[in-house]
Amino acid sequence: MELKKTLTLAGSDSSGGAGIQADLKTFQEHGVYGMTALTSIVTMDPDHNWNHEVFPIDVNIVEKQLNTILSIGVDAMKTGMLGSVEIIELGAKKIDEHKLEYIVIDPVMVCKGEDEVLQPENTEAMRELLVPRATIVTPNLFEAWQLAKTGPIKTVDDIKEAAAKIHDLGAKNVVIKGGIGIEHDKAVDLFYDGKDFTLFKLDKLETTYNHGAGCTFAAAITANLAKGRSVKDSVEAAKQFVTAAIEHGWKMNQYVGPVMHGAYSEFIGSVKN
Ligand code: PXL
Repeated sequence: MELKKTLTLAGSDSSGGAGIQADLKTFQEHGVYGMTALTSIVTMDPDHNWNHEVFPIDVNIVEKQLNTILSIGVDAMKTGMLGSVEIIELGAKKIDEHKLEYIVIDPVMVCKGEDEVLQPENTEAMRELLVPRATIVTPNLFEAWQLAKTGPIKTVDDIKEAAAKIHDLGAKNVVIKGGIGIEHDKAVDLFYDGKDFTLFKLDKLETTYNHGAGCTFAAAITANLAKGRSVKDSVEAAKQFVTAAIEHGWKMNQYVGPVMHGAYSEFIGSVKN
């Protein structure tokens, strides 16, 4: 099969578990060629409780990166942490100019362990400019609540309502990562394509070492879309991939434990084809 090319427009997680690092590792595992347009650099302070700081990249530099990558060609792209409103506007412009087909929007608003929204003004811009262009949006419960402007999402009915509202914003598909946050005896994620709600139910995992799970999930969807799989198949396969990665998450230090991006290939089987 011809080599497929993917782009991530996202931030750098210096600790390597999330952000573009997670995306590139996941693309590699899937046998697609990954390219990166860096939007921001995130550092964690070892002397202050691993406190995150976000340093946005100048929008002109982001544009130059995108020009490089888009001249090569892209089969599917994803967005992660977007450092500023200007970068979000730029992303939307480039999607339109290049008529990009498969767009995965992971509406990153907070990093795990941090409870305040990093850049609230970005949420509104993502809602207006990126969600309507999305093949699929992949919020966690908090991000879904912010995008749908509902309230805290606790039940299966709440999560369905939020998915429908995000679909109404113009996203073709929505997958909400409910995980253990939904009142249910299983961990539940919800997929909505505008017609049917599909609940993915998995046993609740014990691990707390799941840093980077969201980025890894969205990157796996992106790789699968690039390879021509349907949206629903891409989500299902990505779910298996990230579940293995979480099951093999590891303790990095007292603050964080990243997922193991290569776990599926190592312990279950190749996802290269
Ligand atoms: O997991 C969210 C996330 C996304 N992108 C970058 C991050 C983080 C959390 O640390 O650093 C760059």
